[in-house]
Amino acid sequence: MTLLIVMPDKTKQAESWARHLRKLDPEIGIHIWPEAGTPEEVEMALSWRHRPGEFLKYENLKCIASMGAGVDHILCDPNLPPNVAVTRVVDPSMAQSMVEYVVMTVLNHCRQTHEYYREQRRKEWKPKIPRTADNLCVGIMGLGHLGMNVALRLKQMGFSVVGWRRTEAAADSVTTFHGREGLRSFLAASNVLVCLIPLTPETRGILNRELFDQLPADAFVINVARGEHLVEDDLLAALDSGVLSGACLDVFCREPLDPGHPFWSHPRIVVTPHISSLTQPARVAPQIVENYHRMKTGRPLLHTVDPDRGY
Ligand code: OXD
Repeated sequence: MTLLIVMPDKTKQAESWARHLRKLDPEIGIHIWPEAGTPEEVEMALSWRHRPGEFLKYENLKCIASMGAGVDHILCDPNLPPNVAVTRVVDPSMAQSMVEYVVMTVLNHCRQTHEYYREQRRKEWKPKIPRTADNLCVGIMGLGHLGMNVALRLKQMGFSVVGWRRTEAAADSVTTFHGREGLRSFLAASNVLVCLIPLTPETRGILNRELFDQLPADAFVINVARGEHLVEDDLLAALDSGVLSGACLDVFCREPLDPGHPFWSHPRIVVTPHISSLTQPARVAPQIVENYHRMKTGRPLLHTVDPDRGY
């Protein structure tokens, strides 16, 4: 039985994963795609953005483990083999990294840091009144592992925080709205909107003109989920018409972002190259190896997702 690492065009990263997995268990037979050994022996795949249809080649495949927190890159394949478990990464260091990124971005927005960077280059001395935590409500769309960590940290820092999730959950420690009915009230409260929901057919394109129009004046949007959540032209229109004051985008429909894309040079958009919460193989390899052993011994896997729900 073998484990196949599938990371098209990222051989160095795939080799790093293999090293970390082997260090934890030298007995695991590991192959790096496109070399797969004997296809019938592949029972687990560790994957990031595989080619659609790839997994049909492995008739004994039991588990596809995502290398990241998201599984949309697996579930979007219309030719996934049936009855194969799909797992995701749940890791405190990734949550911490996401917390740092969102906190940094919210503080940059409050302190208008990017404006000061531009003014420094022009040698302009222009003090501005900062936005302050007691006057700003951050709305977190998606209160999963990452979203809840972000929400609690911002709350600790004195920001008002509201959350939005698809369905009602018991005892959230932040004020939470849910479902389509709760979305309007959630948006009306959110001076800064942070998108941290999984990408599903329901949430694709959710960051659109109709949604932006429901935010308070001067609102700021942070997208750290998936590029496909955002209707790009609607964002540009909302920024250019003053409906939004700015946006920070870490994810894009096409990555790397095309050099000619208008986001690069927009004065009120900050672009980062999908780094808000990177998976570190050294930290995550233990849960992959643990699931490999669980699978071999028929025990329930950690961090499985529901393919019908999409997360
Ligand atoms: C992830 C990501 O899903 O980095 O972990 O986007």
